[in-house]
Amino acid sequence: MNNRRTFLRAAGATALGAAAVSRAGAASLPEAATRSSATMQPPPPPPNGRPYNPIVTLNGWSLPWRMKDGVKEFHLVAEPVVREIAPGMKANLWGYNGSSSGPTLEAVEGDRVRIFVTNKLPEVTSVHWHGMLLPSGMDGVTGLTQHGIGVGKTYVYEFVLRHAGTFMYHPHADETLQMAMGMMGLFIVHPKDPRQLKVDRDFAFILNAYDIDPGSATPKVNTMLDFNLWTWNSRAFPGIDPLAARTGDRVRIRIGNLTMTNHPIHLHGHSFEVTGTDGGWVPKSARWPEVSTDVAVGQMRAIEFTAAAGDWALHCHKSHHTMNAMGHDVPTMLGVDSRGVAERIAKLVPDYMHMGDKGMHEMTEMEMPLPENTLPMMTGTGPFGAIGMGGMFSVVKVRDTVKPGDYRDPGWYSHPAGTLAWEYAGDAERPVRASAPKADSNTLDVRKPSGHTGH
Ligand SMILES: [Cu+2]
Repeated sequence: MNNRRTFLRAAGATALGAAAVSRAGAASLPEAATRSSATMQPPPPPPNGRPYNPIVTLNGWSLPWRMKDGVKEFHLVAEPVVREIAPGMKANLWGYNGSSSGPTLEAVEGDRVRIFVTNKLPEVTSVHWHGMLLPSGMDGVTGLTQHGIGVGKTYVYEFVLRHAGTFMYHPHADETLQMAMGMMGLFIVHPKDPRQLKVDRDFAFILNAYDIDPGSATPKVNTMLDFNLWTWNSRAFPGIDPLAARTGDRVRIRIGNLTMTNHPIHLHGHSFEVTGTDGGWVPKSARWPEVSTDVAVGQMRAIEFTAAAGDWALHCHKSHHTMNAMGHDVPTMLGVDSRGVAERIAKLVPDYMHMGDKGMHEMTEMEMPLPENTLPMMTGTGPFGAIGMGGMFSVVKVRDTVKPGDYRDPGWYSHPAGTLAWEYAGDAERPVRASAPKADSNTLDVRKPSGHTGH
């Protein structure tokens, strides 16, 4: 009964409900571009429509559109995908158009967009346009504003973009499962005047998290807080792209949080301002300088700074969020002589790992035997050896020589003479110290092993 004529009539109406597309109507679907590579796509300039300064999605890409009678038509396909979380580990996730996170949608304030969503999942889904001002019937809440998009069906969402800013999309259907499986993406609305809010580099990523047992590949979907992979766009360090910039560039980084906890995002070597929040842009007079900004659950933040030469860590400041899967449940072994114990236990429990008695850095330099398909807890190699990081960590690499529009990894920073910490080789002097009570027989040097559910 939903024939081609009624579809076309519906598509031409100003207030189109989220309507199922008929088989005949599906013949006019825009091409669904797909991409499974996790390498960063250079920002594509808009081929038509209003001009804008394109976004750079870390380890991601922007979805091409088709311009039809002045409407930007996108085609999202919800489907199972395989995502490389970092070299050495792949995960079975759900996403859009071959990737998780899904592709970034880019459009301009005032644009009318028509977004076709095809469901290739084994259950119903929907898409909620997180943060957008739109007609209630386009809000994508299954049961409340629409039927779920049935398996194999396509729905159409159509609305005018009323304000510029950083937005996200995700399902509002079986969302604990569907978001735990990686269904989410960014939706960037650029200002009408491309000179407004112009920066030299505009990066974006989504904070997400997975609970994938070492040796397996599919997330546990009922985990509430105790995730073991903390990711940006479903990538963990050292799999996260560096953010390359030229010295003096005005740099914006947009961050959206679709995990179950907050993430204080911290940048070294700069002070920045939060210039954008969930509701839009922050007036200049209301900004204040920061080095960390907390991105709460469901929030988006845009930060801006003037790039200073160097290699600068950018990371979540919850230290457990800069480590990967292996080793999360190890007891504290500081000061405990456990020589030989680990080796003997490892024979019985193949993925057993213990904390070293002098701390855990030694683990970053050891070749630990790992079960297949997982990531060491702390990893990455820099010019001075093991970086000992995982999870939500990357490096802002600022150089005098990076060319405008070049986002390739410029390699490691060469520090100007006299600006690098060095090892002191002179005589040790007696340092000033606070007086502390001495350890005695009542001092415990072992702590009870415990989990880490309180992230
Ligand atoms: Cu965090």
